This record gives sequence, C-alpha cells and structure tokens, in this order.
Amino acid sequence: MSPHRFKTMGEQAGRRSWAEPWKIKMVEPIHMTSRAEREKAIAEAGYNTFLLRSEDVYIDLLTDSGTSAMSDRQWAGMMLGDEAYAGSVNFYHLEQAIQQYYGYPYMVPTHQGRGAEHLISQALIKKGQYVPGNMYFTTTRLHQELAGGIFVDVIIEEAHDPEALHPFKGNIDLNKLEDLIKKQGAENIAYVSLAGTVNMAGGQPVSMANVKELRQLCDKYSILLLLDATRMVENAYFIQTSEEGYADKTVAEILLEFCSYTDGAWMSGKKDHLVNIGGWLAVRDEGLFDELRNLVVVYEGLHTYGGMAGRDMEAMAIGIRESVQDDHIRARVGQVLYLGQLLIDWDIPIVRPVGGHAIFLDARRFYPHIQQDEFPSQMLAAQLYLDSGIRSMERGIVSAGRDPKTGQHRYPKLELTRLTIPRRVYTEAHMDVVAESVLEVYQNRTKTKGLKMVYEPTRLRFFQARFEPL
Ligand code: PLI
Repeated sequence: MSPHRFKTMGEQAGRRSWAEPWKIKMVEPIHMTSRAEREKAIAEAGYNTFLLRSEDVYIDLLTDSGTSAMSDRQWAGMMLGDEAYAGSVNFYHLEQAIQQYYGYPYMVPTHQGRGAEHLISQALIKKGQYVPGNMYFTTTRLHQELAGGIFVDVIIEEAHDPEALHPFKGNIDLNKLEDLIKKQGAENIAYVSLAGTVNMAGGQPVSMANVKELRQLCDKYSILLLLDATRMVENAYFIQTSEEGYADKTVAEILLEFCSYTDGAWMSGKKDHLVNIGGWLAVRDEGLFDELRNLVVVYEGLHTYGGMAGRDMEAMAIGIRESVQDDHIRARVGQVLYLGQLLIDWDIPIVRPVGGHAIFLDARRFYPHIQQDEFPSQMLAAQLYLDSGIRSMERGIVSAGRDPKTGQHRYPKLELTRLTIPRRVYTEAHMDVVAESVLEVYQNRTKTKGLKMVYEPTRLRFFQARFEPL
C-alpha cells in the first residue's frame, strides 16, 4: 500500500485534486507473471528489455513512443481514411493542423520520426560539416553521421548533472555554440539541431528566452535552426508553468511562438500527437521543401502520404488538436510529476527536475559499485523487470554506442534507466505500483552486480544487444 495515497484527514484538509480530462471506454487486460517466469524471460532476452515479449510485461514503461491511447474521435477518424495513392483528403487535414499549431507552411509526412531525420540530414548536411545540438538523440545523431556530419553537443553544462535544479536544462549554451562557429567557420555548420524537452537529459525543456537568443545567433551567422518537435507540446507546458511572462498564454500559443523562431522541424508523431505511428518534416523555405519532396518519394512514399496510411494521417490530425489542449497536457505531465515526487519523497536518486515524459533513475547513484562498462543502467532495467514485471529502458553507455572514429565506447556523464509514461494509458495506481517496485530494487541495491555484453550490433546497439550477468 502506498503511504502517499492514504493520508490522515488533517493532511488532506484543504486539498483539491484535478483529474484526467477523459474517462475510460475500453480496457486492455494485462497480467502479472511469476518471478520464475520473469527470470526465464529476461535470460532469454539477453538481459535487454527491448528483447522481451510484451505479453511477459506487466506495466510497460519502455517508451512513450507509439504507445498512447487514442481517443474515440481519433478512432472515428480512422474510419474516414481516404486511401488514395495521391492527394488523400487526410493529408490536407494533417497539413492544416501542422500549419495551424506549428506554423510551418510546407510539410511532408514520413513513416515516423527517423524517416524525417533521414531526409533532413540528407538534404542539408555536406560531408565533414558540424551539426551542433542540445545533447544527442540516438537516431537523430546516427542519421546526421550517416550523412557525413559531425555532431557536437552544445547543451548547457547543468544538463549533464542529474542533480542540478536548473528549470530549463535543455537550453543551448550560446557561448559554446558561438565558439564552435568561430572555430570551424559558419559555412562548416550544416544547421543547429535543437530538440524540445531533451530526451537523453531527462526530458528537460528549452526556454523561450533561449530559442529567441539562438535565433539571433543563427541570423548573425546565416545558419539554419531546425527543431526536433517530438515532445514540443510538453516543452510548451514547462514554459507556461516556469517561465516568466507565459503563465497566461495557452500551450497552443506558446508552441506556435516557439516554432516561429525556427526554420523547420521534424517530428515523431508517435509521442505528442497521441498516435501509434507516423511523423513529418516541415519547413518555411520553398526551395528546401522542393528538395524534401524529391527525397520523400525515394525513401518514404509520395509526398502526400510519405509512408503513412490515410487513416493514420487523420488520427494524427485529430491527435494534434487534442495534444495542445491545456487540460490534456497538464494531466499528461502531471502524471509524470506524480511518480517523480513519490520517488523524490523516498530519497531515490532520479534526474531532477522531473521532465515531461519519463522518470530517469540515476544508475550511478543507484549502483555506485558497478563500473560504467559493466552496464549499471542495463542491469537496473533488468532488476526492475525481475522484481515486478515493469519494463524500462537503458539510457546510458549502451545507448551512447561507440565513437565512429576510435571505435571505443562513448562514456556519457548520464547513466540512466528510463521509466517512460505512455499517454492516457496507465492510472495513478499503476504509478504507485511502479514506485514501490523501484523502492524494493533500491533497497536491494548493494547485492546487485553488473553485466557483460555478449552480442553487440553495429548500429543503435541498445535495441538488440545481449548481456549476461557477471
Ligand atoms: O521513433 P521515431 O523514429 O518515430 O522518432 C525518433 C525520435 C526522434 N527524436 C526524439 C527526441 C525521439 O525521442 C525519437 C524517438 N524516441 C523513442 C523511440 C524513445 O523511446 O524515446
């Protein structure tokens, strides 16, 4: 029983709760496995939670990507899918929603976010050019590297410190960025790659002040500023709640203003947009759009479907409108904050401040006795699964991969295990169960040993690598 949910009358007095702005119409049963079943399952999965079968998982916090519950309106929209090869009506609905809420005039759909990352990297990066960004993301950096680019992390230093309480830890350090531009020359910078609520830093937002200054710096050197808008609605919510001057603006207004400082964006619709598949790439410049339309037909599909079914574009267009409602985003981030606060109250080491989509357990402080190259975050994810059937994800040395030049492991400062909350899927009671399992694993931490990697894929190794306990 969670101590948090059963307070005395005195402690409850004066309290006014809010609740999710929806009720549940359909449910999907989940079931609990026995410890013996989980031991077998995790061993068969090579201690990699990506390799578990979802039927062996109790509460699935692997990712918030494509795992949202759609609304009845979205499901109704699926029935209106116009599956014409060209010029589907759903494409125009999607285009209109992106123009209205993100403000970019030109858009191509893609099958998901990495499809868009591929196109923008191919279109804009020349071999040997630098791509500065606010911390890497796995697929984003890989596409930049495959196009011949060199990613350079220019996020503020606080982002690498899990205990630093800066409210906008996703901000770019403008001095670091300008130093890089001066050193390498503006012509050798492909573009600035800015992400909202920076995933690998713990879902940390970027402030409006930062993007405004960034715009000025990019203008000074005539460099493009491109946005990974994947979780920008969550970012807009943090601006509304934490940045001076934005408390009275709607999340939709903040989102539109933020995007107005950028030249274009790519999107994994599987997150903010409340759908299970899809993405897009949108820009302001007509010439660049022309190039993207040429590329999309080669790699994704015709420019009016780009790898998506008509029904999926319709669900996404509706999801965009739902996602920017203040009530929705407050409940979404509110649930993440609820879980985070429980863990903070119980002195469990997590990345702070709590971000928008996930709780990141700090595996360095969890398992100080396990060396980074013995994969502490990977082991922590396995231990959580063994304890309760909860699935989380490694976001540390395995995710960081190897340096393409030296072939050595990259050793990121952050060694984290991510508990990612799908949108509109789990209840507060599920969050209590998760917190209690984390506490149990934390209490047994000194007994836990590390892992050795026994199979390593060449690219994005975290998805399929296999491990054995030391
Ligand atoms: O999974 P995709 O291809 O739709 O999107 C790639 C992608 C791009 N940017 C960011 C910030 C992401 O978080 C992202 C995908 N993230 C996943 C799958 C995640 O579990 O976080």
